[in-house]
Amino acid sequence: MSEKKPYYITTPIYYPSGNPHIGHCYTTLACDVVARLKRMQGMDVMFLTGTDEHGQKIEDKAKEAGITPQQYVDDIVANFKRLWERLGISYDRFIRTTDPYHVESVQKIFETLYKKGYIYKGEYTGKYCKPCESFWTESQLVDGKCPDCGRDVVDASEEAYFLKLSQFAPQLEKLLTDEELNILEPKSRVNEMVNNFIKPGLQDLCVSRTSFKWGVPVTFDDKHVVYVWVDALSNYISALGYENSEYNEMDKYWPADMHVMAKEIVRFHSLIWPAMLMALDLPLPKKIVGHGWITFGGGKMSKSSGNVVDPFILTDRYGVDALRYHLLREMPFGADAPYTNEMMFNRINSDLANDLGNLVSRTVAMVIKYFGGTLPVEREADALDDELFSMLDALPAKVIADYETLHIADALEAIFKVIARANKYIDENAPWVLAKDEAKATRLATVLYNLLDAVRRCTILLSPVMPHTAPAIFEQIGAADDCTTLEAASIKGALKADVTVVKGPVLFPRIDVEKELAELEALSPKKEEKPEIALEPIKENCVFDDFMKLDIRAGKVISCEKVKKSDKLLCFQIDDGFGGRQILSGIAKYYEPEQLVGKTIAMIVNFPPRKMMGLESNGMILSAQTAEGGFRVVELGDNVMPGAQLS
Ligand code: ME8
Repeated sequence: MSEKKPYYITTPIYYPSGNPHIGHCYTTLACDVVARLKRMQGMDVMFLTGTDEHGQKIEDKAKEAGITPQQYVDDIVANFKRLWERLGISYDRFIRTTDPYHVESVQKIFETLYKKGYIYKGEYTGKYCKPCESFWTESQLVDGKCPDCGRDVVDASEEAYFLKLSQFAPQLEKLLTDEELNILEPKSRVNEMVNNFIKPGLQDLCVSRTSFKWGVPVTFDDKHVVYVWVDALSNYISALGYENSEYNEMDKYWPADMHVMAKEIVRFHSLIWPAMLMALDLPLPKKIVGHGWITFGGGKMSKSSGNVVDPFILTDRYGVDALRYHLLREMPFGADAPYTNEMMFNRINSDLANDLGNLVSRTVAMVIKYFGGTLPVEREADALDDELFSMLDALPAKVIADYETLHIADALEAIFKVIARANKYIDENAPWVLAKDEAKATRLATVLYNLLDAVRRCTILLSPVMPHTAPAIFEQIGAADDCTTLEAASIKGALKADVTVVKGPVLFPRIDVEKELAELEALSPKKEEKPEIALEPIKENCVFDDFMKLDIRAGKVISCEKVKKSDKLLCFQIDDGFGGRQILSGIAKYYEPEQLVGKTIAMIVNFPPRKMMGLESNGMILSAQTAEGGFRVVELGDNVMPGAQLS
């Protein structure tokens, strides 16, 4: 058996500084489509995604929340994974930059670059954008602000290590402009890199920090942690086992076939990353693609701007494949695309409910009505078939080429043109008229067969985008596995001649746009509130034993004080029926400490002790969110005994 050809595709590793939003969904879905396509082509795919967990921003956020950075990222990473599972993302590996094997790789990479003379020690002064963790030169600022996010920058200076990026300028320019290599797409990004960064003079890059601790320590100078971008970019090779013993797949998968991201981080991937790889004597990625942004009310949808549409709510209400389809259909290659709920509803109604859903349900219903569900095998061709056939024949090559180059919206547009053509074919052939004349039964069966076969061929090509809907359609049209492979999309008439259809549930119910808009509006956080107020969806089932592992007890608050230098934490002394315990809780914003003294509260008492702001916490006080976005502790009746177990 010949060995499968490897294919390696990556998303950026996302910052777990806030929960994932539909912007992150777009990139991850686009990669998922390519990964699924490549698997259908019989390739051995490595689809990598993950999270970029170090840096000052995370350290600051954790401090604000009164928890350790590791605890902070653990919670959010779980939400990323939950979302990818919900969306059916078929990633093969999930890397976290806090994984020990990755840290080991980064430390060795930094050491190697230092030993080889590509990293040297110096002093950095510059303009620093804290949220973006980026230093900028004066000339790169836009109106004195960070050119990426538009926020204020501050003067910053520190002893630091530098990567000799300037030395690579000629090679980088050659690399990016080499038409044969064609490494960066779309082409407009090449001009941007060359004209805005290389031509004005590429500066050496500051690649270490001393101003915070939450990073990978530089092994030979432990005051310093490695700059997050050097740490983050290394993920693409550490995940394959470069300089670590966790994996051993560099030979198999490197160089990457495609790094996918949005435009704002193309700079890091097309300048710093190739320079690092050249310095390490490693081959360069074959393709870097920078897509546009999903915008929302004019700006990039982002965690910090509070304009986030919750993908859990959208998929709960309208289905996973509807959201997948909409996001992928709406984003033209290389350009931005606005997101509104209304656009999504219109898209679902027109493309999915009207065109695709109706085509399937009408065709299946007619096979049942006119032939009892199973078609006879005789056929009678007609010139009316030709255009539909020739469109179907041309479709696979176009769709595959578009998917492979991330022109996913174009591929979907082409598929839906054929679906529209198939609907027109129904009207042209008027099966209800053919059905009235017994002599036309063979032609009627032919028309219905051609429709089923067209649905089959289109559905195969849609399946990377709609992996949950495709099997449901195949079932309805009676398409067995052997005629749903990628190759079978090019084969006319692969569907069994005496096919039997099965009536199934409506694939995409029509959305009442006005009603849904009003309901979503009622669900969405109000302007002055934080977006996090949207209710968390119900978690997956767990078993009673899971619950029994938690020891939840009643406790009476003896005293309660604000923790010095923390605006979040309260320190409680609690009568727990067993001699008392100290618990810290991050609810200082919502209470005056004295309000809580004397209350009987609920607490989890068997978590391991945890230090916060130098104080030990022995448990967790239960609380719940209020409609205004605050928190109230769970209060028990005064007659409940301290130490009583909650069950
Ligand atoms: O930049 N539209 O992480 P990040 C489209 N950790 N795509 C969007 C988007 C939007 N509105 N918002 C986010 C980082 N994205 C670094 C990456 S890689 C070695 C390190 C997607 O959490 C898009 O892919 O800010 C964008 O490039 C990425 O999320 C930024 O994610």
